[in-house]
Amino acid sequence: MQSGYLQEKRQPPNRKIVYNSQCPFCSVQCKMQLIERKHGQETSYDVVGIENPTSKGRLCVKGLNAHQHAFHPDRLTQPLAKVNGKWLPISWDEALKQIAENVQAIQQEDGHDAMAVYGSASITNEEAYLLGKFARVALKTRHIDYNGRLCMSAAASAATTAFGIDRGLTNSLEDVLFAECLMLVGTNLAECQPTLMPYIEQAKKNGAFLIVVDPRETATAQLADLHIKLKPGTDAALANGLLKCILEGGYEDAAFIQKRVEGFAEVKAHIAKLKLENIAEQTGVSGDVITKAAETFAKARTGMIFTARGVEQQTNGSMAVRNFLNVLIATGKLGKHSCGFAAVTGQSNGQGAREHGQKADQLPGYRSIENEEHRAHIAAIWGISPEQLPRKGVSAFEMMKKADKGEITGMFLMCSNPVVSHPQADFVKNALKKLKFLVAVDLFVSETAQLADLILPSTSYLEDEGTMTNVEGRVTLREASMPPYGEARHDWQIICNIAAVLGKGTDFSYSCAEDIFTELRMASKGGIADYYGITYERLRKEKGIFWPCPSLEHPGTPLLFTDCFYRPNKKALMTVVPNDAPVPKEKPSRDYPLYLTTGRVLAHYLTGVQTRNSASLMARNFESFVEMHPETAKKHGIADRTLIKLTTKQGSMIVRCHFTETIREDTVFVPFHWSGKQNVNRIITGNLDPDCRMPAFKVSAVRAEPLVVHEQMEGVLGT
Ligand SMILES: Nc1nc2c(c(=O)[nH]1)N[C@H]1C(S)=C(S)[C@@H](COP(=O)(O)OP(=O)(O)OC[C@H]3O[C@@H](n4cnc5c(=O)[nH]c(N)nc54)[C@H](O)[C@@H]3O)O[C@H]1N2
Ligand SMILES: Nc1nc2c(c(=O)[nH]1)N[C@H]1C(S)=C(S)[C@@H](COP(=O)(O)OP(=O)(O)OC[C@H]3O[C@@H](n4cnc5c(=O)[nH]c(N)nc54)[C@H](O)[C@@H]3O)O[C@H]1N2
Ligand code: SF4
Ligand SMILES: [Mo]
Repeated sequence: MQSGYLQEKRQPPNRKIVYNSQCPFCSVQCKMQLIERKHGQETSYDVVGIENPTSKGRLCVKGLNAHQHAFHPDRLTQPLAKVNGKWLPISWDEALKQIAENVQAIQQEDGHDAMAVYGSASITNEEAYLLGKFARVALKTRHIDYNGRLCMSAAASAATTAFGIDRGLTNSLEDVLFAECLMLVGTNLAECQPTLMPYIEQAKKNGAFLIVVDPRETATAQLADLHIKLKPGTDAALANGLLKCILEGGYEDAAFIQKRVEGFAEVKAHIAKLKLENIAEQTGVSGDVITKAAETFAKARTGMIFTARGVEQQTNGSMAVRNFLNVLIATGKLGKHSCGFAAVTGQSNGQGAREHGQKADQLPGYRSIENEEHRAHIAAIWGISPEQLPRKGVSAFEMMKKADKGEITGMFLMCSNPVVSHPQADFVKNALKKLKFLVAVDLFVSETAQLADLILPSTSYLEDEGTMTNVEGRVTLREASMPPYGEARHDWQIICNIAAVLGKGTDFSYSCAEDIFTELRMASKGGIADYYGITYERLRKEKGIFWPCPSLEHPGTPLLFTDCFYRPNKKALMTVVPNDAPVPKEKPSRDYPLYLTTGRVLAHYLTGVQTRNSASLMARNFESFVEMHPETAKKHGIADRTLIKLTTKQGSMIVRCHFTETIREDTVFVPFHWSGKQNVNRIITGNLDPDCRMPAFKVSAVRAEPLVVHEQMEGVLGT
């Protein structure tokens, strides 16, 4: 097996080792080199980017400092067991024995489905695939879901319905450079995928018109030619406004619609009944601005629409995305270069980890667990009968509800921190506490691992080998560059070890990640996400391959839909989308007069377990904050940089106020990277999108109050 590191000089005391790796954080998967220098007893590190087709050698501040958490002294090196409330190191053999005993006892007493598996989109394709197989074959449970449910599920459900395939980008990023109009909806690329920003900047230099839809003037929105600063949660209505202007102006692509589209007449009839004034009122965006955006996008010869969590993490996230797809379909901007859709993937393997069976209703290759043909194909690969395959389970947050009710009594959790990332965080914490047995696999004692009975130490991005599918749908190979840290084991090894003590060793006898990939290729063969033609050897040679790639000779598919869509009739489907959500959204009221929205900052990553363990990143933002417009603050008697209380129907939190004129006056914004009292998810309700079960992280109604009325506030308050 080829090794990812080159050793230049071996002799102490001065030596330099170069490790080739890939950033563990976001979906761009920037390739990087970690350069270790030893000067006597001292070790220092430098990080530089490596040329690659996606990030072109660029890195952001998180990638530059990723090694700091990987080498942090708090990193777990041994399995830990909770004994009388204290963590004690134990051997792997002992840990595995405890797991076998507890799992067997739970399944005997409470049934197979009482054991649940919670996975992640920050693990490799091999591990995501294996976790799905582990749940169904070793544990024989229907309950497996993962953190991507909180992330990509709305975009996935929308694209699957409209196109019959869910690949984040329908084209390669090179296509962005020559698009004449780009519409970015609820995506803050500048902070969340910073190394992609040069694509947008270059497109602008090439003449592109940039539209950004966001209630805040983010670093991304600052580049826009037109910033649509809408009221949070009103994207579906905005897209109806765009469609209305397009259809009334006659800007649709009639030939494309005639040949390649289903459902246009129904959407047209629905749009005719809507009034632009009502949409303007609902969204807080003037009719002129909606018209300008619609005309510019429709008249451009090429154009792309990007969506991310701003539009998706809503009780109608899936429908809102479908309405932006309606705009793309109606204007015929699909299947051609510089035309297409980009649901910007979040986590490192946010794309691949949603294709191979970690979702409650899914089997590898994007197959359905409720489809008899699909079940037969996967059962044959796994050497079981289709009847032995469990049926579908419930989504991530619904698993927590089942834990609360005592229907799920054991959980195996890998690479996620739901106590911080789920809505109703206090409820989730209590639900997990009720479990008879919780195993967490992590790099650190995260807030969730803290509740476990056992914590298993896993290897980091520097140590673990496997494939990741990046934001473009390009499968890449991340080689291991270092041996495991302490006694940490790879996530795939841990899954195999547990399967073995449960008596399923022969079904999980892989000696390396590549062995698992070989099986994944077979399992995905003929499915929508077909990886059959991709091998480690090709990935090394070709620097990444776009799926679908059905044969070894196939070059991969950077541009989708040139000839047909992936639905049975090969056409794209337009859907009638109401302005309002099926589950009413929280709206400001007398008691809760503002919108609360949540999201990210540049220097921190998700629940912060990794980035809060990096001194350089912590130095940038060491505590949480709430962004508020100074005019709003004045009305509520709040001073800049003071601690304030935010209260929703769900609960209260205390957080420091940062004034900014870049946010709407009726909206406040809190990032979700902090835990405990600073965890904003303690005040977010558990409303879900009925289509895809995405929590509504982006819209709550909130009240903001000063904690203390400071003397210096008297002037502001006018007293
Ligand atoms: N620095 C950093 N980068 C990351 C991550 C991270 O934690 N930190 N996480 C990664 C992951 S997993 C993900 S999923 C992605 C997320 O990437 P994004 O989705 O781009 O990030 P968010 O900050 O969650 O939300 C994007 C924007 O949506 C806006 N927004 C809020 N409400 C609405 C609304 O109702 N409508 C519209 N149109 N916009 C709204 C917010 O103001 C915000 O600027 O980032 C990835 N990259
Ligand atoms: N309010 C609010 N909440 C949100 C969102 C929001 O915008 N607003 N966004 C949602 C989104 S998009 C997402 S993706 C979720 C993410 O939510 P989570 O998945 O809960 O967040 P992470 O911080 O990625 O948790 C990963 C854990 O795994 C550990 N880890 C890292 N690498 C490895 C590895 O290789 N192996 C193992 N075994 N462990 C590892 C880390 O130390 C960390 O404890 O949060 C969601 N929650
Ligand atoms: S966080 Fe994303 S953009 Fe930044 S270096 Fe890592 S992969 Fe690249
Ligand atoms: Mo995400």
